[in-house]
Amino acid sequence: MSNVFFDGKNTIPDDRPQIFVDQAGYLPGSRKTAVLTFPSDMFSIVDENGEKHFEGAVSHYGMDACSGDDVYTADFSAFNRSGSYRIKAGGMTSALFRIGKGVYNKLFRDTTKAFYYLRCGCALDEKYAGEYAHEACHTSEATIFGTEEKLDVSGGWHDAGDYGRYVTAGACACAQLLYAYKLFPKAFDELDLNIPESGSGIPDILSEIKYELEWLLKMQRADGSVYHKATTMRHAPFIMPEDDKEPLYVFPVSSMATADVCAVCALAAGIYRPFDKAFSDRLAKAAKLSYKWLEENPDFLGFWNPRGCDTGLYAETNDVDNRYWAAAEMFTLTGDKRYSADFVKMYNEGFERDDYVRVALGYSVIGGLGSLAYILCEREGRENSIASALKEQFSNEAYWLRDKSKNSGYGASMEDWDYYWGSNMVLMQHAMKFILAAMFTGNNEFYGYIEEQLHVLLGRNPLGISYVTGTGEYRCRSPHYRPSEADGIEESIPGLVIGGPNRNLDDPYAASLIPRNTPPMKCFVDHKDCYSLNEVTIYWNSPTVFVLAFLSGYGSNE
Ligand code: 9MR
Ligand code: 9MR
Ligand code: ZN
Repeated sequence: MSNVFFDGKNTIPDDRPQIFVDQAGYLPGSRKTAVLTFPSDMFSIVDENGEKHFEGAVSHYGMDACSGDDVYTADFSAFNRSGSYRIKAGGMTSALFRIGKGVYNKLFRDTTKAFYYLRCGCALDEKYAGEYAHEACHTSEATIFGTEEKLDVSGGWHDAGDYGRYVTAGACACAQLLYAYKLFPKAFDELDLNIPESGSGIPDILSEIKYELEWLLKMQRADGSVYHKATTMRHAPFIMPEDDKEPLYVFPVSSMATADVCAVCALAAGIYRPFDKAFSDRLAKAAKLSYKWLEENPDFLGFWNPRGCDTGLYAETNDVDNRYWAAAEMFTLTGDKRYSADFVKMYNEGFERDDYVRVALGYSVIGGLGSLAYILCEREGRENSIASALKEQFSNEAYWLRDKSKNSGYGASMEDWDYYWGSNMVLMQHAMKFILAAMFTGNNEFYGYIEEQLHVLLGRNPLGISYVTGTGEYRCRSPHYRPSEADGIEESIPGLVIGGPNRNLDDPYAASLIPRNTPPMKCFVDHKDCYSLNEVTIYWNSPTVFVLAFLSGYGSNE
């Protein structure tokens, strides 16, 4: 099938149906709406044979600020029968969608399996990768930048559409996946990813995360500090990873990388202990070593690319949030009160100017993971008043996001300025925040907003596009992901979460295609050269996996 999104000029065709649905589907007991951009009195739901199953009235929502659309809502919450359907109204027919308990199962597996396809340093065997199999890549030793020294840093996941491997990004993605497992372990019990480690007795998700953790450990120096990234000097052209033979470098240490590795190793040490004591011990030892370095090096050590290097920066302006997270995880792991004291001090003094840091879930601002760790920590000496205050902050955040969602014709908990590079990460992190707030407060109201965000990701948006490869009739097909161009296979690997609309149009091709005054939610085209819209990353997939892990349990309770 030809690329339905493209007419050769890389624009989304105007004749797509203006009835927007979640193209993965809806859970039976949940609120279910489609969005229309034209008036109609009634809508109907038909099955694949055209047989009508439901009829309802369309209501007028009004102007939606982030899309510039005058929108209408078709609410079919009352219709719960499992099956595959389309919505019809005003002579238009929507994309196919399903209703059922398992509607997100494939998506959950795809978005989790995606990490396997991003593995670096090993061959992807046909048995596990099918047609996407390829040879081992980036296996040569790296030069420690500025020295003659060589280091084996093979392994880990490619970050994104490029082949770089970046520590803070990797730690963030691992941590979000680890928390998904820690909070919703049952969701992963039956999740067979068909990876080389499947059947080993360890949940597949933990085997996959271990692949990245092993790499993070290689990036740690003997003194506990951690190199910021391992990349070539410049981004490769659109070739397969095994054809990228440019010399690899390990770039200087940063305090963010060190603190994030400390935190994620401490978190992981607790989670792997029942499955793999030796690995858990290694992680705990590494975490302690990095913490010691942080104590001895209290000043911020940021990162900037040395001359001649143009790969990802992941620069940050301070590291208090990273250290705050590390202290919380170290306290949870060891119960040692000195870590708790550090945490409390940073809680009190660290974020004077910006409270928001305490609920931010990464990759860049990551204090929220520290707060989460402290809230969940059962160690003696944890200050309950602080844990309660943090829960309340998550709850306040969720109320604020709820109001944003209500103020959106598409149900997105987003405002204009949320649509920056990687806006789908923002969307999925908002869904994570609804989950956390619901768990911490027991306020059931938040549950509904979790799915609302997922619906936006999966097609109930002003472009009617599913932002996950492999899901939906109208889906992204041309990600800025080097193998999907270079492998000659028409369809990209499934389960990659696309960055999404970005009103700043940060790459030249997007800026040339999209007029400057375009409403934020429409600042998107499905073209491989638009890397500020259309790339993929591990930390856009990880919050999505978290959300889907939650919903798989939620759905099965129905
Ligand atoms: O492919 C790169 C992508 O992963 C990055 O997000 C992006 C911004 O750093 O850069 C992309 O690489 C481009 C490079 O920066 C400039 N030449 C064109 C490359 C894309 O083909
Ligand atoms: O995801 C990052 C985004 O928040 C930044 O605005 C952007 C520009 O600095 O960089 C993004 O990260 C890219 C990284 O630098 C290299 N690998 C691909 C990442 C996603 O585009
Ligand atoms: Zn590689």
